[in-house]
Amino acid sequence: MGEKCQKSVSKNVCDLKAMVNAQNRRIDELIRYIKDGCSAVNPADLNWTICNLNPYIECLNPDILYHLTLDTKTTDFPKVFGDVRFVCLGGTGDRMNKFANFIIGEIGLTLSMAVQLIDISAGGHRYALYKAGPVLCASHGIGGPSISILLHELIKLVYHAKCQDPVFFRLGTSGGIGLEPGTVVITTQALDSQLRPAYEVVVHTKPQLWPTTLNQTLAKELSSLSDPCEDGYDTVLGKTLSANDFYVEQSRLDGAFCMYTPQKKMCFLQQISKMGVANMEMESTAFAAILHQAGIRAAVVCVTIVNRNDGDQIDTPPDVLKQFDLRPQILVARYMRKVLFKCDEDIVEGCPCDPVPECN
Ligand code: R2B
Ligand code: URA
Repeated sequence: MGEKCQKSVSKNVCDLKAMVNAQNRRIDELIRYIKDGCSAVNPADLNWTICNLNPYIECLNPDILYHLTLDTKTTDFPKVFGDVRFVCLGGTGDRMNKFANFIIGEIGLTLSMAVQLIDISAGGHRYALYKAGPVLCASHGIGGPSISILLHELIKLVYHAKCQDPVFFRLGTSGGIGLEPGTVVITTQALDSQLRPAYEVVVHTKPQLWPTTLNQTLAKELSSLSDPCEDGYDTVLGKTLSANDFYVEQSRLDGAFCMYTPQKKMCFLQQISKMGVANMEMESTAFAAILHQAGIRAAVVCVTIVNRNDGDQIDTPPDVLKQFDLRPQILVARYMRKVLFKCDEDIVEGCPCDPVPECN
């Protein structure tokens, strides 16, 4: 048996063992719930809090999460969402539906043939929301404003549900700088279009700059789970430029307007590449800043669908794009399996070196 094959067999054995252990733990937990009811969960065990949370939330009775079509009067948040450990966001409802179905298999859950995942927020016609066991999957639309509204409501959701230290992921597409299309980029730092590691929020006409700090331990952990030889594509760590526009702010030559030359565009790409920017997309600053405010661990994993050094138009065939879409999902699924099944002793859940947001 070749070395590669042996590696893959032992990986499968490890996964199977982990799955059996996880099932056993779940059965033990169920027996405990049946015997002791919900009182088996000691609130003192919940040693995690959301930072900087709006104090007025407590005055809202009920709290209406308008865009998610949920409210605290008609939904028992702890009962329905209390087990959520991971919150995954992606651009479209279709992608997140596919991801939710994919993750069910990856974490060893089963869905009866007759049952389909339902879109919990379908009534709002804005965002799609699916729950696949401990994984909440939501679509965020395009750009900072859209993902920001969703994050406000999802942070309140995990707060009302008393979720334990959930981790948020954005899984998306992006334009790569000097990278072969299909490369996966894990963001180390999100920059805005002025190359600031910040997300601008205007409060009462005054701009505030919220830092876009991402958890470096989580980014490295994700990176360590990639295997270019086996995967057949590269996964890199790098900075991400998050623009408010797909065309001009990303220095494209194919928008309705263009006020620069091809030479200026190439200079700009070279400049940001020298700074360590690996890709461009449209949500990572809002995503990183809002979750940093809340003190919630977060990571951005995007596949590149074009090499911006070679062109601007997305002419990658649809079937190839579909394959690319899966790549961030595969990486994040590996992380979840390791956390849920504790297969890898090396998993580090946090590092004292990571900047911790001040919690008042
Ligand atoms: C990547 O792709 C979308 C634009 O096509 C945008 O949401 C992003 O960040
Ligand atoms: N998404 C973006 O925002 N830019 C790209 O170039 C590709 C996807």
